[in-house]
Parts: sequence; structure tokens; C-alpha cells
Amino acid sequence: MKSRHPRLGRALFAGALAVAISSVFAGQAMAAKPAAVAADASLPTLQAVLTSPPMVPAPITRKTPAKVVVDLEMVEKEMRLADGVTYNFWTFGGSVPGSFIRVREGDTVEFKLKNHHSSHMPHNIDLHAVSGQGGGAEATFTLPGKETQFTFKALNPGLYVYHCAMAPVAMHVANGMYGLILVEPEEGLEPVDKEFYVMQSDFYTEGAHGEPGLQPFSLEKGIAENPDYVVFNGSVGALTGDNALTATAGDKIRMFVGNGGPNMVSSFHVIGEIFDKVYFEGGSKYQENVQTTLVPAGGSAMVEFKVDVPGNYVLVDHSIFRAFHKGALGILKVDGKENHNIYSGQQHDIDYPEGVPQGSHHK
Ligand SMILES: [Cu+2]
Repeated sequence: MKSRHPRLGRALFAGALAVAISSVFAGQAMAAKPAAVAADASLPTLQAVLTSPPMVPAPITRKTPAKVVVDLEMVEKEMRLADGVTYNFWTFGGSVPGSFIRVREGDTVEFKLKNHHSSHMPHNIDLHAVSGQGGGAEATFTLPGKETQFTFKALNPGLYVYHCAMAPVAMHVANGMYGLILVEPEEGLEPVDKEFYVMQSDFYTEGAHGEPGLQPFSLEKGIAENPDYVVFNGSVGALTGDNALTATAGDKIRMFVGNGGPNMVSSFHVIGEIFDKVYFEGGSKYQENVQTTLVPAGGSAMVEFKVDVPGNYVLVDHSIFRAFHKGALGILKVDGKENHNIYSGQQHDIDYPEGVPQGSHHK
């Protein structure tokens, strides 16, 4: 282990990081393995296209593995959390959630993690798509102004969360350090008309929900699991109004849904739609005809549905106070042609004769 790690850890985090280092960094493997690097030399090298939410990189059309280079920069920045409310977010790629990464099963991923010079904290990354100690966390301990690198083979297809795993881990996650990486199966995913990146998370501020100004992180509320904000894509209204997702009746939609937590489990639901397929927990199997799917903290789901008729479809966490009082609400605005055989809209609103109320036998 390099001596700069514990020295910096004590300076910034006192005991917390020191404990993490002694437990997590113990047994850290040495750097590059020449044999693995030689094997990679035969693969074509591609630069990963990264996207900010709600955008998703284009589907992979390759039929063979590649060496994919990911360049991801961690940036600490003040951004909007709600109207009149800002927060010092810690980000992967300058957005919350972080940049979406898309690779193919069997790819060799050369991961370069940068920590912007303006950062105050060291960060790292644990990708749930990685088979290896810490998911890459030890290999990517990155000081401000530094770049670290490790390489992994994407062995398992699926939709995976990544997050910072620097102590205190919960604080780094609470500040916005998570995102999604999709490892497409070798055969690819079924073509759809629109793909979206939606990630839920919870925020803990010293002020109550809506209290204006720059709101500091509340460790006490985080420990108590009592969020002031539960949001999609990093802020209240990130997916409403001018930011609403859009589609046209007849479109087949795929949403890559993640949950960064740090605490809340999401009961993900789209009001007015039924998921034709849910690849639950981001895995390879799907369930059909699903109303609400659970997305655990640190987990994901891929939901697919055809929008049949126009309307505003509302993405919510169906733990419903969160939707209407804490921010977990987004809109999928669908235009196009009505089909009154599928949905009529209101057919009448009339008076009816008064009588004995229904259920009057219930005493
Ligand atoms: Cu971090």
C-alpha cells in the first residue's frame, strides 16, 4: 500500500477512513498483470460513450468483444435540488445520477477514474458489474487532481449500480455518487423505440423539505433514514414540465431504472401503464404484466412497455407520500393518436337518484 493513502485519510476523515483502510485495503492486490494486458492487445479498442440522465448510449451492435475505455470524472458541484434549494452534490460525470455506461458481455473494460482538481475529497468507484475485490474500489482510490485505472472483464450481463465506496460510504452515496452500468448480453437487447435512464435516490438536508438556500447534508437524518427528498434523477422536477420524458403512442419504451438509495427501497410504478416486461433486479429473467416493481437500494430493474394511447404517465415511488411530498415523481408525456377502444376518457358526469348508501349493512 502506498503511504499517501493513510496520511490523507487521517487528514480528511480521522478515524473513519483509517478503519476503512485497515479493513478494506488489507490484502490489496498489486497493480497491472502483464498477462492480462497482453491478452487485451488482440481486442479492438473503443472509447465508451457516456451519457447524462435521462439519456442512454445507443445499443451495441458489435457481435464480438472489445476493449472499452471508460473515462469518468468525479466532480463536486453545487446544483439545484428543488426550486430555491441547492446542494453540494458529489458526482460521477457532473450529473446525479452519474453518467450511464454501456458495455457488452465479454468486453474488457479499461476504467480510468479522474477526480477533478477542484474536489475536496478522495473518491473511488465500486461497480456492481465487476467480479473482483471491492468492485474496483481499492484499485480506484483517487485523490483530487489524480487519475487511477483498473481493468475488468464484464463476465455477467445485467443492469448494475455503481457508487463511490470511500468512507464514510453512506455520506458519499447520500451526496449523489451513484449511477448505472449496463452490460448488454452477447445477443443484445430487443430493439425498442425509446430508452431512458431513471434513477431514484433520497437526500437528507439540515432544513426541511423546500427550505430555501444551500442545504447542508444531515448525517442525523441519514442515520434515521428520514429523507427530506426522494427524487428521480437527482432533483425535484428533473422529469417534469420541460424536462418530462416524451414518446409517441405506439412506441415501445425501455426504462433502465436504478436506485442509488442510500436508504429507501423504491416501489417503482408508472401511473396509467402496465409493464409488459420487468427484468427484475436488473437480471436476465423477466416477469410479465407487472404494475409495480421493487427496486432495492443498490439495485435496478429494466422495465419495458408499449404506450398505447396519448397522455401524461406519471412515474412514482408508490410509497406514495414520497411522490407527492418528497419529490419522487416524473412524467412520461405521450403524444399521438387517441384509441378510444383502449381508453375512452370521461364518458359522462351526471346526477344520479339518491338512495340508501352502498355498504349500509356494514355497522
Ligand atoms: Cu466519493
